[in-house]
Amino acid sequence: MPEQKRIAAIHDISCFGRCSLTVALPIISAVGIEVSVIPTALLSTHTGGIAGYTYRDLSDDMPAIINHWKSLHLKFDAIYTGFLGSAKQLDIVSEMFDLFAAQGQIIIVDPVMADNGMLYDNFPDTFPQEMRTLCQKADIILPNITEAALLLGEPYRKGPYTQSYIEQMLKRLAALGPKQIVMTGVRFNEKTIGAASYDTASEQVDYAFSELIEGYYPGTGDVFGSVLVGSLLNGCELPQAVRNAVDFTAASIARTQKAGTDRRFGVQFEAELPNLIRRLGLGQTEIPSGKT
Ligand code: PXL
Repeated sequence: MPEQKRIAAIHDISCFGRCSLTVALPIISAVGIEVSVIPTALLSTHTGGIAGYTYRDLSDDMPAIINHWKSLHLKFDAIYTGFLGSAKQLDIVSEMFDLFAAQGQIIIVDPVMADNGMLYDNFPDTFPQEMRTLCQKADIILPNITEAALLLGEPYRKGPYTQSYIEQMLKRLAALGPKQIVMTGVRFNEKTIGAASYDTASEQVDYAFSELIEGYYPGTGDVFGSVLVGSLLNGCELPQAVRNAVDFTAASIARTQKAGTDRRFGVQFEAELPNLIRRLGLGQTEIPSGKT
């Protein structure tokens, strides 16, 4: 029987609004992966259009958690980072990558910092450069188009895009160091939107699209990233993992739009979990357990 896999998920806890850890935990656990967490901050809600949120920085707790884990000789099959609140946190996470590097885990960095051409309001203008340094240590990065432009130090362009624009961006991002790039928010026309992936080993670019639903849905980057990570750890190749993530995210958005709930409350991903479990072939088989 295969051993149960374990990841470390390093994101904030936004107590309300379905993003970061309240998304990563249920999705990745549902596909049979043990999720250990390092919360980077505690917020009453996410910052995407909800006024008056509280924010407690947890930077001082992070090294203590990491050092305790190291003393316990814990091993991780992957480290998956999302919202990191400051340059100090980028340094702490970068040191953690070094501390656990000998274990050969996959490092997935989602450079959460911007969308729709705008840096999130809690980040200084120097943050993208510092995030680029962290991305250089990753195996896989998951920027949206805005984050990709910021990482490359160039202005954001609104879509639709040409294939050559997307592919040169992917290749320049790969030149920073990651072996695989997955870029979201890719659109070649007014009707569809999706993700592009580039694998430096095969030099292959792949795309996955779904029907475009207009409007900003906070937290969908975290839904996408969590499905991608869960799929990869279940043995999917990158293009299939991207396909799963696009389909799951699009279905969750469509369900939310149909229900007509407040978009700021996050997408209704919960009812899509059984479909993901089936797609990964986990429905009929026992989820691996055993030594961890
Ligand atoms: O989903 C990205 C995200 C994560 N964490 C916090 C956020 C956002 C996006 O707005 O505000 C706190």
